[in-house]
Amino acid sequence: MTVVPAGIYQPVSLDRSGLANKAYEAYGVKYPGIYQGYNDQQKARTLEDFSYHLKYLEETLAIDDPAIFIDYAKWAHVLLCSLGLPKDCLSSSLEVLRELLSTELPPALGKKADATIRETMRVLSSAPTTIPSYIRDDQPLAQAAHEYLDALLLHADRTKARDLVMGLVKRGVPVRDVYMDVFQPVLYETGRLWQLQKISVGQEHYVTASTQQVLALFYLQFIAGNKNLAKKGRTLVAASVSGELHEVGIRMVADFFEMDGWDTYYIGANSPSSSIIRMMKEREATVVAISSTMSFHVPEVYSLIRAIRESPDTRDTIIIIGGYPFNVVLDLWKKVGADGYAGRADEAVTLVNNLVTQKNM
Ligand code: B12
Repeated sequence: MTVVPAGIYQPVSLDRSGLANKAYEAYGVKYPGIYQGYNDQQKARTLEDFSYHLKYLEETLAIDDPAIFIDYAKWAHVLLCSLGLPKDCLSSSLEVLRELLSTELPPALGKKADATIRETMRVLSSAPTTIPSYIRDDQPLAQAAHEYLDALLLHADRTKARDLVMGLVKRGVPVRDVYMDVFQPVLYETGRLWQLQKISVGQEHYVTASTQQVLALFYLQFIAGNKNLAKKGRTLVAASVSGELHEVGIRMVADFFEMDGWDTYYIGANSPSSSIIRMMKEREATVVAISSTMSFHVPEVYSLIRAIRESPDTRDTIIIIGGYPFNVVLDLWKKVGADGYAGRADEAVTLVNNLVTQKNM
């Protein structure tokens, strides 16, 4: 039996709604007249922004590492500037929050929040208001990635996009390379273009939906039932945690395992913990792969891992995790008690094959 790693994640739950309301009031006192002409929608948005700051702060406090909050602030800074808001707008609301939290939180937590926000504001003072493209010309298949994205964004032509990537595989480009060098950078780039307000939410959804269609086609044509593939007799269950709507990354991870000879059960986005655990038992999973993109879903990852470890049927299953927050804080996987983490689908397969050998499974 494996030793159950304790994890050093300390969930933090703040009264987000109450604190956001107080921050809203304090902001009005500090900047008299700021709310002049504000309608209900603008008020709701400002409250939502404070609440968002608090969500990320909870995560940074839970893992005792400012990196999550700093990364969030840099992301929000780019987004707000792209929306045409003044460059110092995020810092001024963070300053109000810092002052408020130093009196509202218990002293030890207040001190940590204070240090985190101070450090974040220092970083923000010289943070860029834009981010470079995720498709760089020196990357493999960069030209194909540009053409695929153009087919979808400029021409809204998913048939053209599909033919382009199918053509690559027919010309001998490995399926794995198309995943890592076309689909992944294209989706990251799509997110960047949305963040910079260069494309609409509808366009972002279209690129994602079209790519999911292509992934389904790739799975059927090149992955499922590949007779040349030696099966490993090992099973992987793959899911995004409850509340998490991003699912393409974990789907790619599952496909990479399938291509490595595993039997995979990909159950997609927003999977309740009880269903993941049930699927693990039913399929006698060797490995469970858990994904979270939004940092505020890390508590869900943590509680899922605890539940897996507490169940006699699943406690020995290898648990690997990945997704955005784990790429920001590289030892976060240890803090939440997983067996391993990988930053990309291809690395996940190597990681797991090593873990299986180490654990003699
Ligand atoms: C498509 C998309 C959506 C779609 C998702 C649809 C779907 N069915 O999946 C929808 C519209 C639902 C969505 C919603 C939101 N999104 Co979104 N989204 C994206 C986008 C453009 C692409 C995501 C994607 O598929 N990436 C491609 C995959 C292949 O990459 P990946 O997920 O990183 O996965 C790889 C690795 O991380 C790793 N990996 C992932 N999981 C796992 C698991 C294991 C076990 C392992 C080992 C490895 C691993 O391997 C994968 C393959 O190599 C990203 C941009 C981006 N940078 O990713 C934004 C992005 C993630 N979204 C963002 C935001 C803000 C949101 C929303 C909050 C927007 C809103 N205001 O509502 C919501 C939150 C929803 C929620 N509650 O979950 C931000 C997050 C910013 C941040 N700092 O946190 C991003 C980065 C966009 C941006 N640049 O601003 N989104």
